[in-house]
Amino acid sequence: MRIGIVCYPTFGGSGVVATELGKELALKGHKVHFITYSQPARLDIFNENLFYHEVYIPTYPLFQYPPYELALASKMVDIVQFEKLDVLHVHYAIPHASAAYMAKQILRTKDINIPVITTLHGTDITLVGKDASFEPVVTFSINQSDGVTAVSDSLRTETYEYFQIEKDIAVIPNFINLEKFRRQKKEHFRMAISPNDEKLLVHTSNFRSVKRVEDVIQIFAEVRRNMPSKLLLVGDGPERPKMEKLCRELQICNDVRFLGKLDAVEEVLSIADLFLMPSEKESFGLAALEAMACEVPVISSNAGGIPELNIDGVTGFTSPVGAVGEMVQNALTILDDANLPRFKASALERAKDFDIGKIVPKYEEFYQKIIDEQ
Ligand code: GMT
Repeated sequence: MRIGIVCYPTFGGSGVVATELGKELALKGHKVHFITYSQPARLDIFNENLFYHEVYIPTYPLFQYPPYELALASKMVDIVQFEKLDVLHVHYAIPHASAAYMAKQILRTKDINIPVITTLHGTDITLVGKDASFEPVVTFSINQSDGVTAVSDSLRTETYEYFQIEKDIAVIPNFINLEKFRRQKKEHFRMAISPNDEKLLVHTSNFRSVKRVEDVIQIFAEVRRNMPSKLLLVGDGPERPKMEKLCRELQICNDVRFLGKLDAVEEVLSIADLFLMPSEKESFGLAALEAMACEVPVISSNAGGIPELNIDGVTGFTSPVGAVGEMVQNALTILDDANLPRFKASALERAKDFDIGKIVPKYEEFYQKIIDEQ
């Protein structure tokens, strides 16, 4: 197939999923064309089937807000026509689904019918999408897509709750490349971080308020009172200065490391004992899946789609959002040497259910079904 993929090129979960999907499809022999405003962060391999088309947004003094959506729609029209694409797959509804709708209408005037598939990722529905500023456009463009997928049952349900959707939404969960995300031998790194064999807790996120990084730090401070431990924080975002201040107030700075945005998260996960994800909302929790693939059990909230991934009492524990005390007790249970090996093994077993080799064929089948229906 000749497939167009539209996504955000940044480190966010939706861009990562879109890029990894495109890479895998290219390895399977499909021609994959990425259309976005800069080279996707994980588009880091050369493959003869992979193509990248940059969307340029001309500036003009009149434009307080450069019209990205129009430049994107024009680029889609051009690439669909010139590369004779079979399907356009857009990741994250805003503004990709409405730009694809416009491109589809323009192509119709040229007697070209391009099937559009929209994958919903989470905040495009649960936070940003349902805001009144966007809701009518999001509803319309989802209903106008030829195929719609969501990354969890929970996101599918929430989409039907928040929007008047007439379309079927198929659930295709996120996936993991178990060759990249596996526990590697990094003993020297572990020795440097926890020289006295302290337990290692890890959190990775974009440090937005929805991730409740404050809970991460409060959980860690309590765990640390009970057993020698260290906390590694990967990622960066608006909440970081507040979190640094909190660490100073709690006098735990010597045991907390802010590592910033890292490419090779799997190296940090390879030395971790526990992953923390206390999020307020989380449609899937790709970062938790990455941890589990590296044999790291998860303490999480039970928000959104997390319980579909993190099995309570098996691969970790889930608790109500904000239940910091319960999360501390559960963390101590997992970190007990009598329990830790069992939780680590179960986390890896569960991650295998989301192996890229099992999930990508679901997208291929879905593309074919939507193309055949046209
Ligand atoms: O919240 C993020 O980390 C970014 C956001 C995105 O769109 O990039 O992530 C969403 O999509 C990911 C990939 O499908 C999911 O794993 C995340 O759970 C989801 N985030 C939220 O729902 C808050």
